[in-house]
Order: sequence, then C-alpha cells, then structure tokens
Amino acid sequence: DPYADDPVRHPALKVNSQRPFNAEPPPELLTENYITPNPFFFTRNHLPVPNLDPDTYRLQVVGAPGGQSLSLSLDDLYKFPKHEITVTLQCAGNRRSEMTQVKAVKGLEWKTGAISTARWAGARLCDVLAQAGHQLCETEAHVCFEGLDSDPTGTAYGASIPLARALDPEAEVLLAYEMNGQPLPRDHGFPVRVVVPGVVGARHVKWLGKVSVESEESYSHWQRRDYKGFSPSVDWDKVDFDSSPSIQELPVQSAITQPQDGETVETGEVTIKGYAWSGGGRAVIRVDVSLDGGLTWQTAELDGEEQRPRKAWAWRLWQLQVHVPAEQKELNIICKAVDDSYNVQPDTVAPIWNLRGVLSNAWHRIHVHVAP
Ligand code: MTE
Ligand code: MO
Repeated sequence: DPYADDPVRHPALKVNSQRPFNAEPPPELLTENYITPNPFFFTRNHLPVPNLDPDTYRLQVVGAPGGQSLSLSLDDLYKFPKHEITVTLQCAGNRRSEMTQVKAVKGLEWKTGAISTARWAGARLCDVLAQAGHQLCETEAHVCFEGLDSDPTGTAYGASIPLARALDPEAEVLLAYEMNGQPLPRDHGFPVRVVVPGVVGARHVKWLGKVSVESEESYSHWQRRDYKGFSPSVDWDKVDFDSSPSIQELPVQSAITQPQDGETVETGEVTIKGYAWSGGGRAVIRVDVSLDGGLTWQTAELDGEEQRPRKAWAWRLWQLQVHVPAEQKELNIICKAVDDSYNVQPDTVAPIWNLRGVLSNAWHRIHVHVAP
C-alpha cells in the first residue's frame, strides 16, 4: 500500500477521498480564523505523500533550458532573504459539488472548503533563479516545477507558471519552507513547496524536487490535460485540451459558511458569515448579501488584514448581522463578491458548467428555515 506511510490527519476534516488523501474543513471551522490553523488547512493530494529526509533533501534548479543545474540543500535555501506573506490557496475544484447538481462532472465533490489561508515564509523564487543565472529572455518562457511524489510508473506531479510572474519580485512567488511559523506539515509539501500568490492551487507544487526554466509549459498531465476551463457544450467525446489555456489566476469567489444550507435559525438577530477572495492580487471591495433570493441586497462587513493594492493575496472574511422578523418562515440567502477590477460572480451555475467542474464561482445560495 503506497499510502501506508501517509501522515495522521485531524478528525474534523471532511474527507472526499482517503487514497490519495483529499479533505476540507467544515464551513464552521473554515471561517473561525482568518489564518487557517495548519491541521484544518484543506488538503489536495493526487498521489501518496512522500517521506523526505530534510538532511539529504536537495532542490535542483535549472536556470536555462539545457543549462547547468544548481543543487540546493535546505540550509542553502535558508541563506536567501526570508520573505513572509499571507496567501489564500484555492483549488480549481472548490465548490464543484454545486456544478454536479446541474449535470455530472468528473472530479472530487468539494463543497465550499477547498480554500484556506496561511502565513507562508521562504525564499523568493526570483532570488533563487537569479543565483541559478536564468538566461532566457523569450516572452514565451515558463518555470516548471516537479514534485517528489510519484505514481507507480514513476511519474511525478508537475506544473508551471509563466517566467514573467516567476521573475517579478512584486508577484512574490515563494519557495516556502514555513507555514504559520512551523516547518511545512507533510501534507502541505514538507520540506519545500511553491506558493504562487493569486494563482490556482494546482501550481503551488508541494514536495518540490526541481525548478527549471523552459521554453514550453510543463508537459505534466495536470498542466496540459487537466485544470482548464471549457464551454458548457463541450463533453468528454469532443474535448480538446490543447484548445484552452491552463488556469492560472482564478476568478472572484465568495461563499456563505454560517448558517449552513438546510439549517434552522431562530428569529431575531442572526449573523451571516463567509469568505471572499479574488485571483491575481485583486482585492475584494464589497460583498453583497441577500436574504430574499436576490430581490434586495445588504453590504457585509469585511474583516481581516488590509489589502495591498495589486497584492491582495489573501481572502477577506465577512459578516452581516440581520434581524429576522417573527413572521418569517424561511430565508433564501445569497452572497456575491466584487473585486477591485469590478469583476463579479455569475448568478447561476449552468452557464459556467464545465465537464471537469472547475472555476465554480456562481453566487452562493443557501436555504434556511426559521424556527416558528
Ligand atoms: N503538489 C504535488 N507535488 N502534488 C499534488 O498532488 N496538488 C496540487 C497542489 N500541489 C499537488 C501539489 C493541488 S491541485 C492543489 S489545490 C494544492 O497543491 C493543494 O495544496 P494543499 O494540499 O496544501 O492545500
Ligand atoms: Mo487543486
């Protein structure tokens, strides 16, 4: 059993798949803290968790196609300036279960919890690439990442990002060795993972073994044959993965975490809570909440850290106190967020449905009963 050596996990996590391990925190835990405690951080593994020895760990860095490679130990990485930032990581499949309700899709049934936030610390990728003497100045260049997790045929997890993002110090791409002040937990990439702020989780390669500058995107299955968006009319018979770009920055997203769908609330003061986030460093500027299925809207209060312009890498938690009158029997609660490019979420799922169930960011709608 290649999974026999997987780490022990927190029992509060909602497990979507045991082997490989995929789990999300329940909604009430997800937004209890602005920074997600490590044991509750959602986990998305495609393969068994490798057990790596920090003393013999080496990161291979190749600065140019076919160029010489640098071999960095953990101590070598610690010598680069240590950079620490708060970043929200979201899987492209977050809220996939809502797409399934429209029509079946292929993928794990994530609810609203395939998203979490941590303080990440490590070396900036641009500093490491500078030391590796990256040379390629082509605009169509990519930085490819390879994990040390692999399937029985020896194929490793891999992904890539455009070189321009990797070299931009303002993009703050990290080779992270700390998560919330601790060494990375095994499930989250011990000893080193990539953190690409504002970009889909799939590019944040864990158990990082190799970084290389290439003229082509990663040839990994997960870069080329997965994590892409398609029209609702495309099905598995006619899908052409080469026709869509790989997902990088994610669209604006929000969800309600309290109360939960189907719950019964008391009349009087009710607190509605949730999260909102947008990709590419775009800040969330507003969250609108409706109690009547979208007829009228109120603006929620945004909590959490102030956002830096163009570097809003982390989510905002939000809440709204409402008064539910005694004669009310039910509430149809909706939330929708707006980012600082005035991007908004689509109102329904059907027009953004896609066969892989990615990019599910329609208005989040829940129905709650009011206690008589
Ligand atoms: N890196 C490796 N090596 N193997 C993986 O399976 N999964 C990716 C990414 N990095 C993965 C990986 C995906 S799809 C996501 S969403 C994030 O890791 C999840 O990171 P987390 O488990 O720390 O939340
Ligand atoms: Mo993912």
